[in-house]
Amino acid sequence: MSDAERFQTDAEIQWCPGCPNFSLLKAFRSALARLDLAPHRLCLVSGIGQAAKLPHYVRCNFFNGLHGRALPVATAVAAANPELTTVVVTGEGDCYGEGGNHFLHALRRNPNLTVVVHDNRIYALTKGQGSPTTPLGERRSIQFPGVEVEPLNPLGIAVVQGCTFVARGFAPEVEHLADLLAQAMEHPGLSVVDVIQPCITWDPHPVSWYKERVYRLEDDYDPTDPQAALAKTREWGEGRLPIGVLFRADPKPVFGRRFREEIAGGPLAALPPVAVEAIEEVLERMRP
Ligand SMILES: Cc1ncc(C[n+]2csc(CCOP(=O)(O)OP(=O)(O)O)c2C)c(N)n1
Repeated sequence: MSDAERFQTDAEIQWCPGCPNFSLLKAFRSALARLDLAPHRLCLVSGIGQAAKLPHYVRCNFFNGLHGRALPVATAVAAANPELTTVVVTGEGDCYGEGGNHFLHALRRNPNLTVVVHDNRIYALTKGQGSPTTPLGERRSIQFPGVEVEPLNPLGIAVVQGCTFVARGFAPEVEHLADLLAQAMEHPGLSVVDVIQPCITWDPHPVSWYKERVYRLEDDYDPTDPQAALAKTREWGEGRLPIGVLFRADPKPVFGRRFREEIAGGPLAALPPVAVEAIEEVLERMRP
């Protein structure tokens, strides 16, 4: 069995034929193969959306929860079992819209997670409404005269908040994206990889429109300079889409580590299972 086949499932893929999500999935499987991860060492967490279906197509542990709520679940998974590589797979609507508050607090907490955002600038599963990253003025399926509010700059927010790995990929550039994803999964603490993943059904721009604007960061670009990184994140507004590692800093303590050291003495997942009777007893004491 080849490394990439180890992560294959039998589930029928539900995306539109030709969707760049297929390339993204290929890049993801290729990154996993590069890291030489066993499927039982991987946990994918997602919410709801086209992006959130990706875990169905990868053989591993996964949790598919509520719209926008992948980050808190994944934060708990990573804190309870630091042995796992935990990855959140999410859409920009799911992560920056419904889950925007969780995104902010994940940046503060620095859990040991990789967040892969399929950024198609659209709520794709629900038929193309404007999302937090739709540019001002662009028409979407229910914003007939054009979106009236400024888009969010999520990667700028991540840089300002001191996230130690911030990157952008482009789904059709499979090898480049696989490399970014592998680097992100290896990086300790929170890594954010926003992936430009054009929607071929609802986006008024064809994939070629994105290809004309996407470019790889220059060889002399310094990803350790937060000001340079912030400037790069703002180019999105000017119609230029740099891809690569925009910002990288030394790892910081990860969420849950101090708790484990000072209170639990080890990861929750390694503690002996609590007997059901003990839980019943506590619940009984709390009943009025
Ligand atoms: C609380 C809640 N609000 C709204 C919905 C409806 N809903 C399901 S998927 C979705 C949009 C998903 O868009 P995005 O996260 O960008 O992912 P994509 O489908 O584009 O990959 C919405 C609004 C829901 N399921 N739950």
